This record gives sequence, C-alpha cells and structure tokens, in this order.
Amino acid sequence: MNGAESLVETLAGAGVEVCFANPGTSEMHFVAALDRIGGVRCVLGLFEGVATGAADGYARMAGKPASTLLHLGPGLANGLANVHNARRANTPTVNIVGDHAAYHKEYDAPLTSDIEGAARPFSDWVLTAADSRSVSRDGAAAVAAAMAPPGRVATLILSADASWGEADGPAPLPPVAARAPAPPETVAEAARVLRSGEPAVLFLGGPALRGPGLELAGRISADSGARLVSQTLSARVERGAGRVAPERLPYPVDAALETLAGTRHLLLVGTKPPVAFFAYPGKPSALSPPDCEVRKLAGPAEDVVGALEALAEELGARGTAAALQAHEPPSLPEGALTPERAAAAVGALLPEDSVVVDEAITASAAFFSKTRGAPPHDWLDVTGGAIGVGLPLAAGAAVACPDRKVLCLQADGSAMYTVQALWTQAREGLNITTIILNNRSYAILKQELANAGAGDAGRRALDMMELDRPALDWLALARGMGVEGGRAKTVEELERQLTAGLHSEGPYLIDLVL
Ligand SMILES: Cc1ncc(C[n+]2csc(CCOP(=O)(O)OP(=O)(O)O)c2C)c(N)n1
Ligand SMILES: [Mg+2]
Repeated sequence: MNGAESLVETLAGAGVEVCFANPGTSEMHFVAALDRIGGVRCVLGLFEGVATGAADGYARMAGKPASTLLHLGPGLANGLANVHNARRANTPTVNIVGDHAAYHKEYDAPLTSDIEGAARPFSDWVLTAADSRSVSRDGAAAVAAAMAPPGRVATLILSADASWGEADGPAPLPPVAARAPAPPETVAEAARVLRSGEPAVLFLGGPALRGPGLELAGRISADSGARLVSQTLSARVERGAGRVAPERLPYPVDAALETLAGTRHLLLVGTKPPVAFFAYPGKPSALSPPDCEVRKLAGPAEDVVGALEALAEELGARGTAAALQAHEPPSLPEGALTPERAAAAVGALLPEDSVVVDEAITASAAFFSKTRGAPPHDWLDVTGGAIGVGLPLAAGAAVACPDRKVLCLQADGSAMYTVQALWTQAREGLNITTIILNNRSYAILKQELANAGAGDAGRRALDMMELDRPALDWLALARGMGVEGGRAKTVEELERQLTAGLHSEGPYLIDLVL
C-alpha cells in the first residue's frame, strides 16, 4: 500500500464519503488511490472554486466533512474564496493540496510556491504531511481537526513522494474535541437578565437556528418575551411553516440599527456580536445600541443547545409552547416580473423539505420574506460575503441530499464567478433548479456607491457595474454545459418554468429576466 492509498482508506474510514476534486500531476497517485480503494465518491469541478464551494454545501447539509483535492498553490488559490465562505460558515472541511516531491523543491519548478503560507489565513489547521508512512495519521488528524467545534477548515499538504512512497496502512480517527458546556454562572446570569423585564434579544447563529436549538430558543422567547433575531448570514437555517421564525438582522446598516434599537440586553447564542459588513462614513461598526449590554450565553464553538436547555430549565420554560410560523404561502402574483413578484411565486410553489441556496444579493430580502410561510425548508447563505458560491453550494447540497429539491436563487453577476458548477450539476445529474436573477448588473454596487458617499456614477463608474455589453445568454451558457432550461419574462412564464424545473430530473436553469 502506498501513502495515497493509506490516506484514502483513512478518509473513508473516518466517514469522508466525497472528494470534490480538480487534480493535477502531483495528485495522480491520490486519484489512482480513489479509484482502487473505493468508499470515496469523486466529483470533478472544472475550477477549484467549484470544488471548495461544493464541499461547503455538502458538509452544511450532511453535517460531516467532504474533502477537496487541489493542485499545489495555484489550485488552492483558485479555491480560496469559497474556503473563506466555508470557514465563515463553520463548515468542517478537509482540503488536500498536492505538492511537489520534497526533493524536487530545490529546483524551483514552475508550480512551486509557499502553499502553507497561502493556506494559513483561510485555514484553522495546516500541516504538510512528513512522509508516506505518517500520511494516514496526518489525514486522520485533519479530519478530527475539521470536525472540532464549531466546524473548522483543515488543510493537508500532500507531497507527491508522500503519496507514492510505502505506507503501513490506514489510521483511525483520533478523538474529536467536544463542545464546551456553558458555565452555570453564565446561564444564571442570562436567566436574570431575561427575568428583568427589560427589552432583550436572543441573537442566534449556528446550532440555535435549527433543530432542538431553534425550538428551545422559541420556548425561551415565549416564556420571557425576549425577541429572537438571527445573524444576517447563516450556514443553514431551518425555517418555514411549523418552525420557530426569528427575525433576520438586515444587511443595510440603518435597517440593522433600527431592528436592534431599544434593546437593553443582547444574548449571544451560537454567534458573535452583530457588526456592520463594511464601514460607511458617519455610521457605526457595532450594530447593538450603545447602552445595550451584550453577553455571551454560548459562543459558536460551545455547547449551544446544552446552554439553551439549561437556560430553559432555569426559567422553567422547557414546557412553554413556542410561537410557530403558520403555513401561509403567498398567493400567486400577477403582472410584470419584479424581484418581489418572483419571490412570491417561489414562496407559493416551494416544495416541502427543499433546500434553498440564497445568492440572490439585491433580491435576497424579498425571497427571504416571501418564503417565510412556505412549507418547511432549509436556507443556505453566502456566509463569508465572497460571491461566487451559489452554484457550487447547490451542487454540494444536492450531492448530500439526493432526495431533496435544491432551489438556487442566483444573482447573475455572482453566478459568473463559478458558472462551471453547472457542468458538475449536469454530470452528476443533480436535482437543482437554478433561477438566474438576470438584471444584467452588479445592482448592489450601484446602491453601495451612494451608501459609501462616493458621489454620482458617471459612465466610467457605471461601466464597472453593468453587465449588458454584451448581455449574457444564460440559456446558451447552461445548454453548453448540459443543463436544460427556459426563459421567464412574465410572472406566468416564471410559474411555468418553476413547475418544469421542480419536476425535472436533474438540473434546470431559469433565466429570469428582470
Ligand atoms: C469574491 C468577491 N468579489 C467581489 C465582491 C464584491 N461584490 C459584492 S456584490 C457584487 C456584485 C453582485 O452582482 P449580482 O450578483 O449580479 O447581484 P445584484 O447586485 O445584481 O443583485 C460584487 C462584485 C464580493 N463580495 N466578493
Ligand atoms: Mg445582477
């Protein structure tokens, strides 16, 4: 057995079932090992950002890491923006980056670079495997590092000779770190604050936005009168009819300040204090009011659900009924297509148990609001603000959940960063309906030009934000990568296209012309 084979067997044994790959020469032994060993499904991405974004989508839905396979420093660099999104999502990720054989490095061959240096700012754990005999242990350590709370990015650098040299066999997964419990004083203090009757917000992220965490937050809110507000961008939110429905902190600074105005106590539950995405002249960076006391109940890496359980117990709220979202999908709209009407159509037709990927940018708020009363579904955001993750995220989510419908709400400009993901969707026959929000512009940047106080946009500035010269032919792009689709210029056409997409086997793309 060689090092690569021992690594693949180690990954499979640790429960890593999928490798999103874009390989090169230095990874050939790893690729051959994937073939020989079995147990790890290989999914090819035609750009590394597709592989890293898909690994993120997969792990968000599967609750365990996939691996990526990337080619030296340049391959890693191509994938890093979506590694950043994964890191901001607390997604467990195992990146395997091929490297030259150790003895080849002194020759400074063209693909040589400082891979550790490139990996470090985007990883929580970086290791260069020492040799073929230790690589299985290093691989097992990488998986354990990725699975450590709250979910981390581990990058293992695998030199060609560590791959092809002799190995002893696979290594077992070492113990995975557990979430630290919230200290009793923290819980008691939170209970005291909630009993004070002063305006309080539970600010929710991570495990507090799904399953038992969300339900407990709902009970605590019903008991204490504290409002529930979720962080703006989340890895995965369970929402829709029958679920506890926190407000979402809006992205624009003024709207966020308004949402939190009057709050005296903000309890952090699985997230960090709310901050503005950017600095704007004359506006604050911190979004909680100046006289608001911010306390941590449980940080993202701590036992969020346990802390909520303890708080509910302390308050006597474990049996309190939470307020649940009613099933009230919007009625089918009529008239010319606007983001609001498109969102209402989606809200009216969204199938139960679907997975929604939201890279809708300027249309996101409308889609979020119009799907509130739709049947229960999961919602995945661009957690790190690095656009170009929507199509890959959808691909990964669909690999993880083959029996669920994935609906990708995809702004046009962002789609172009990793449009090759459509090819992966077609090749793997993934159950994804993509709605391209074709406004032929970076619309948000036009708003931001004004928000940032940068003055009026002249022709040269507008040219950096308009995508209409030439216009992109979305149906041709999709067909060129094996994805069928149709165009919608009216609400009625959108309804027809959505129905077609949601009933098709495999991927479907709707060019929604705004
Ligand atoms: C990796 C990365 N590059 C650039 C940006 C800056 N940026 C934010 S939104 C945006 C354009 C979004 O346009 P589109 O996806 O069409 O959405 P729209 O604003 O039209 O709704 C850009 C370039 C970013 N956030 N991330
Ligand atoms: Mg756009």
